[in-house]
This record gives sequence, C-alpha cells and structure tokens, in this order.
Amino acid sequence: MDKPTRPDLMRRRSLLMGGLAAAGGTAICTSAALGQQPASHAGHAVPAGTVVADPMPGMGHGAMMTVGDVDSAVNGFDPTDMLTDWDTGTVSTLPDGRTLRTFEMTAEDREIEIAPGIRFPAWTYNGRVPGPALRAKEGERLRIVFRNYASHPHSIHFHGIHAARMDGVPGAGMVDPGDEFVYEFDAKPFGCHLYHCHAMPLRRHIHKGMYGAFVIDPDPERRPEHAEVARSRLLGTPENAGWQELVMVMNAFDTNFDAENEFYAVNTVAHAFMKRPIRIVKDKPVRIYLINVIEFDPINSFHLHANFFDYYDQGTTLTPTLKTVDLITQCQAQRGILEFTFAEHEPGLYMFHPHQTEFTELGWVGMFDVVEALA
Ligand SMILES: [Cu+2]
Repeated sequence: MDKPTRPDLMRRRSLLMGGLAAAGGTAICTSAALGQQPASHAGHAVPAGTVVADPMPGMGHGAMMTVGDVDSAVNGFDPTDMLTDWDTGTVSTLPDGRTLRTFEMTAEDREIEIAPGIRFPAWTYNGRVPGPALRAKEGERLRIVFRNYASHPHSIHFHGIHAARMDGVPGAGMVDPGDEFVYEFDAKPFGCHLYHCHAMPLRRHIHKGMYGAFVIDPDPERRPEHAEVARSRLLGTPENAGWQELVMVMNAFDTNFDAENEFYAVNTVAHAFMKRPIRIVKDKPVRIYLINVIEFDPINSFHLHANFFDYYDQGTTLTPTLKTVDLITQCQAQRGILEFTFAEHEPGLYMFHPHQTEFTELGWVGMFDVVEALA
C-alpha cells in the first residue's frame, strides 16, 4: 500500500509548483513560496529539494530567508545603492531668475529579478523599480520630460500641488507608447512624497513597478522659525551632510497575478538588507524617507528594534508629528520621515521590519549595522 499522503501537503506542493512555474524561478525558501496560504504555517512539511537556509548565524530556527543572491548587474540597479541614489536632475535658470530643475523619465518594459531566481515582468521608470528618487528644493520650477518606450499607455502622477492638466490621469498627461509629455509645476509643498503611474487599471500599473520617491526639501529662507532644521534637510548644505539619509520604498510583488503578493521588500529585492546590512555610523543621526507603495495589502509598517524615532507624517512639517515611537503604520501611498540616532548604543546589528510579520517572512526585513566609524 502506498504511503498515506496528507491532502493539505499535496495542495501545498501543487501551489509551490504553480508559483514557481508562473514566476519562472528556481530555489526559494519554503515560506516564501507557500506564505500566501494560511495552511502553510500549520506544519513543518518541506517539499523535496527545497533548501531552507540559515544565513544569519545565531538567529536559529525560523530564520527563513531566500537562498542565493540577485544579480544586481543584470538588474541594472542595486537596493543598497538605491538608499542614497538621488536624482537631482539638471539645473538651469529661468528668465525671472528662478531655478528650473529638469528630470528625464522613461517608461520601459523590463524583466527584473526580485528574489534569487525569481524574475518579474516589470513596468519601470528609467529601467528600475522603484523609479529614480527625485529630489528638488521647495519653490523651484520642475520640468519632467516623460517618454514612453513601453508597450502600454502610462503617465506620471505626482503627489504634490499642481494644475489639473499636469495630473497624469486619464484625460491629462497620459502618454501612449512612442509618445512624450512634459509635466511642469512648482515644487511644493516640501516633504516626502511619491509619484506613480495613473493609467488604468491603476493597481496593476502601480504594482508592476511604476512608482518612486519624490522629495522636496524645505527652503530655509522661507522657514525662519525652523531654519536650522530646514537646512539639515536641504541637500548640499553642511547641516545636511551631518546626517545619514536613506530612501526606502516599501514594495511587494504578485508573481502569479492572483492579486496577492508573494514577495515583500524595501527597494525591490527580498531580504536584501538581511544579507547586506545597512552600514550606520553611530555618531551621525539617521533620516529615512519612507514610502509605502504596496498594492493588494492595505497596511504596512516600519518597526525599529532597540531604538525609538521621531516621525514627520508626509514630511510636510519641521517638527515631529509623532515623538519617540518605535513603530509607524502606513496605508498605501502613505509616507513620512523617520529620524533617530544610535549614538548611545553599542555597535552591532539592529533589525527593522514591518509588524505584519508575514511580510517579514516573505522578504521585508533588514538590519542596520551600527559601527563606531567608517574604516
Ligand atoms: Cu502605467
């Protein structure tokens, strides 16, 4: 007589096979492949041939992690580099003396690797997911030249203040394949914003990868009551250079197009910052521009271990909207600025992750590597 088989295990095996076939992938950890199904948490059954690694010594049982590395050279972008890779465009002066800041943006279809061996047919801005982290100064004139080299109509909808005809929604600023549109508006309000495609169906265009950070630094001269704080946010000032600034876009991927996410990350690659912790010099304060663009899951969050931070909701104030918290929650498109320091801590690895712990298991978790000083 054949060995009895458990129906739930059989179902999970078939889900695993289906998921891998849809993603065109190879080896991933069990939890990542099965995590969509509540039943997968019931036992310890592991399909034959699946490797569950423990790449963080000391974390022991339950340290579920993808196996191997994503080839950043093939992707053309690297999650670590993205933390500090600001696109400040090109600057010129308008006849009235104001600064004009021009950005070049494209839409391109591009297959990207989001976890080792897991390729995803993305729609991208400038060939990367998330798109370029645009950064400007309050009051500048912004010009964004957008060319669509992709296979579908796309647009750029900026979270900011602008005219209706610059909104990047159907009827205004939608760009057909092969066409170009120039968005132009003033940089306001200052804060931590985002942009994304607003073509229909909206959630599919966003989820495919068409989003990015859009940060407007405050003008210290317009904020005399908080000029020093404003200067600390203004890229290029000595005060700003005293900070370690990071841009983190929390995203996720539905690899089998069932309107649920199979992988979660910051800056696209699952577990990237577990395998390569983010170096933090302990004497320099940290400022994170944090943006949530996860589709299909209504809520995401950021929790910092062993420390607390101040939070500036949407980044539009120079005094904190939340003080001394270790967890903030963000709905879709919500964002803000986190500020904290490890100055009083001993060096070591400090974890951060959402407290939607299933997201953690599926890739959205990382470590700060706090060091005394850069070697
Ligand atoms: Cu689009």
